[in-house]
Order: sequence, then C-alpha cells, then structure tokens
Amino acid sequence: MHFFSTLVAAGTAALALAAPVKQKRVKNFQYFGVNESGAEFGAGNLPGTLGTDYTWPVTSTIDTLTAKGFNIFRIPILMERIIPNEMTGPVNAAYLASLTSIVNYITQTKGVYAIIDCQNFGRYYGTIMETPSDFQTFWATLSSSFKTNSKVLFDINNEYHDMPNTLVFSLNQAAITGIRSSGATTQTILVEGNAYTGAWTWVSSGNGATLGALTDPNDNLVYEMHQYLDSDGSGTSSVCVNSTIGADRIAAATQWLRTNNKKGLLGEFAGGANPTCIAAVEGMLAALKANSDVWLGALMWGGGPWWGDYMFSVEPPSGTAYENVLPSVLPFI
Ligand SMILES: *[C@@H]1O[C@H](CO)[C@@H](O)[C@H](O)[C@H]1NC(C)=O
Ligand SMILES: CC(=O)N[C@H]1CO[C@H](CO)[C@@H](O)[C@@H]1O
Repeated sequence: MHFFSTLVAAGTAALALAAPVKQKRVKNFQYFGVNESGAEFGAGNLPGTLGTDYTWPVTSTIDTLTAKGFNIFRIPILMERIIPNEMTGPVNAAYLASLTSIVNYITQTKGVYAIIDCQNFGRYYGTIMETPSDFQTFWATLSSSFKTNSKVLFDINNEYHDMPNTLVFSLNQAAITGIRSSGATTQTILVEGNAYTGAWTWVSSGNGATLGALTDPNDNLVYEMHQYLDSDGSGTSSVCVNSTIGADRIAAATQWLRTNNKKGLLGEFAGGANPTCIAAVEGMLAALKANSDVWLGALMWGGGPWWGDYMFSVEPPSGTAYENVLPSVLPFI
C-alpha cells in the first residue's frame, strides 16, 4: 500500500511538473521521428496523378508511431507539385490542401512536429537552381501558408549534390530570407549541405567551411545531415561497413557543430535488418545521445504507405525495419 501511494504521489508530481512544458520532447532528444514518404514519389512524372504517381502519408501510421514515442515526421514533397511551372508562381491548391491536412494532423491532432521537406536535390524540373532570388520567392510563398504553425520546421532542400558550395550557400540564404519575410518567424529552418548533406563528409566536402556563415534574423537554424552506413554511404545496400561505422561517421560533424556553436539534426538514417547494421545504428544513436547538446535528434528513413518490402521500410505493421530495426532504436529516443 505504501509502495502504491508513493508511486501515485510520484506520478502526480511528475504530471504537475510536466504541465507547464509546452514543447513535447522525447526523453533524450528534442526530436526523434520518421520520414514519411509518398508525396515526392513519381518525380519522373510531373505533375503526376494522386493515387497513381504519388500518395500522402496515412494518419494511422502517424498514430502508431506517435504511440511508440516518436515526436517528429518529415514529409517530403516536390517543389514542382506545390509551385508548378515557375518558382515565382502561385501554389497548387489541391497539393497544398493535402499537405496542410497531414501537417495539421501531425501538429494539431497529435501535438508533435512536422518537417516540410522539398525533396529536390537542389534541382527544379531536373535543372540545378541557379537563381536564388526565385528560390527566395518560392519559399516566401510556401512558408506563408504555415506561418502561424510553430510546430512546423522548414527543410529548405533535400540533399544538394554536384553543384558549387557557394551556390548551395546562396540558395539556403535566399530561402531563409524568403521564409522570414513571409512572417514565418517562429519556425526552425533546416539547412542541408552539398554532397547529399552527409554527416561523414560535412567537413571534407567543404560544407562546414561555407555553410557556417549562414545568417537568420530569428536565429533559429539547424543543420540537417543524413547518414547511411553502407560502404558508399548512399543507403542503397543492407550491408553495413562494420559495427562501429555509425559512431565513426558522425564524429567529425559532431566536432564541427560543437566548435562552431551550431545545432544539428540527423534527418535521415537507416541500416539493414541484420546484427552488424543494428549494432552500428545503436552505436550511432549512443553517440548522438552523448552529444545531445549539439544534436537535437534524428529521423529514421523511412516510412510511407508505398514502400512494400523495401529493406528500410519503417511503415507499420510489417515494414522490414519497422519489425526488425525500430525495436533497437526505441531505447535511445
Ligand atoms: C569500421 O570501419 C571504419 C572505416 O573503415 C574504421 O575506421 C573502423 O576502425 C572500423 N571499426 C572496426 C571495429 O573495425
Ligand atoms: C536512402 C534513400 O532511400 N534515400 C531516398 C531519399 O528519398 C528520395 C526520394 O524518395 C530517394 O530518391 C532516395 O533514394
């Protein structure tokens, strides 16, 4: 009886303490979640047909993963679908309505965070974006629809690659300016780098040397990096290099974040459903946790209703990684 009432008292105290906290953190990090693919599928067919070329994440998955403790979902979209034909044009109302619906479900119904991610690799209609001022207008238009929702994070562009670092800098800076000018001043902005924004090459690619100088009038930038654990770091093989490769590959980026007084988010990671990869993922998550002053969290790649038997599928109820990798991730979040 005494034991029981102590527990009740402790629980009540914890509730009383927890009540004023507005932001919903996970235990070890500010953010931990899953990418939810679908709306960026079928990029070879633009604009594409909903239900044939692309789809949207399903709310039951958000329910399941939120119940497991995850508090952030990254929603990849295509720039050409949200603002077609030219970056300075208007939004496509139907695509925006679907995006808003899933974002509102995540942020309002579930009370957790949603990342709006332009999954465009620094390209628009397949061509490297060369005009930062157009990209500034693009982001001013897109962000204005979400400016009152502080649980949204804006992910400027997914995985720039094979373009000048100076252009990556200019595009990011223009997008930051566009977002803030639209009145979206409370949201975190996620900045990605060149070389597919790999954590393992953040310093060696020159991303660190160029992107550290980005400025935000609202001082709310987070550097988003991705890390896969196969030999070329591309996330195309279920074989990981070895059991320590996760911790090894984030070490230099961790040092860069700390030295430069920046915050990071590991926006994509995955490993195959096998013991070496699971050990490598666990080692990486332990290293992130040990450095959670600079790493705000991480997101698994990836969920979404159309992955089928994809090796990294975190989609409930039977995705390969949902069944075999996610249970090893949960203790770290
Ligand atoms: C894993 O591979 C990395 C990269 O080749 C190497 O630096 C590290 O020492 C290896 N770890 C083990 C335990 O062999
Ligand atoms: C590792 C991996 O699958 N990365 C994917 C990220 O998302 C884009 C768009 O869905 C894919 O093209 C990448 O392969």
